[in-house]
Amino acid sequence: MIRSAVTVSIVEQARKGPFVFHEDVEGACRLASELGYDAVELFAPSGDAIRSLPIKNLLSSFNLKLAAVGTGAGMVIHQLALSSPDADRRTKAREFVKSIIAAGAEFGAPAIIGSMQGRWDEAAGKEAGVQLLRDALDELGSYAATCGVPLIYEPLNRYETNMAMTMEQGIELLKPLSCGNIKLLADLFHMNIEERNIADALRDSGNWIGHVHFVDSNRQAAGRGHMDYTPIAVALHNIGYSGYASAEAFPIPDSTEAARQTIETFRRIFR
Ligand code: LER
Ligand code: MN
Repeated sequence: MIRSAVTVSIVEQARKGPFVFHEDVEGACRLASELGYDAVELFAPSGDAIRSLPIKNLLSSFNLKLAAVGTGAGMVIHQLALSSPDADRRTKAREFVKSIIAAGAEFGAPAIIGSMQGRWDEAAGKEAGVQLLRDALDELGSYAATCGVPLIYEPLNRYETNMAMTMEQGIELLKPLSCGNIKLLADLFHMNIEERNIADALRDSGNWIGHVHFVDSNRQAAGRGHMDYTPIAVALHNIGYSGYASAEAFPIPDSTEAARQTIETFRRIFR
């Protein structure tokens, strides 16, 4: 059964980012629980920042799980990327991601590689850039396995990366890796920009899909745009997807309403 999650960011520099809740983790957990969510997804500035939160208490008091942890703060705060042409930045990017993987794993949550993948530039060329990313993903995927969690790789739209923009390109990127521990994140916002048909792309990706960012066409809460959710729900059902549909959306008109509207749409299409 597909489970529901909602995003919370505690990254000050991402105050305007597409996260339903910002800053107040306890308040977010309380509301998520009241609305009937299964889990929260956390976007944090570091592994230590995750550990400094009373996550264990919050999850047990509000009967929630930790669905996933984002790593994008490494890019947003420190301008790090796993495919950076600068070797020092690449090393720091791996260390940053490892710290988030380890902290998330303490709560059974996988880490997401989204913007930390970076982009290849004309100077180095596509092949070299993609190889840097593959090397990093292989190491991080193996590291995540030792922590007992998968790693999640997220194709992004063309304005955010040039590595993999569709699910098919994501599979092509991951297939040669040896770690065997990386799943794809299907973010419906990015897919709405890049895929020819969202439902077909989900169906074709099958077992590769390990996480879903559940959002509308305009990156607002599900139900506030023109996404056609019925074929998406049918495709996820057909492939036997049983991970999270996690609300990664702008808090429009506000966090409470975005969370409420998302869970209403979630129930309508998945239950
Ligand atoms: C970025 O656009 C995104 O979708 C996030 O989930 C990844 O950092
Ligand atoms: Mn996303």
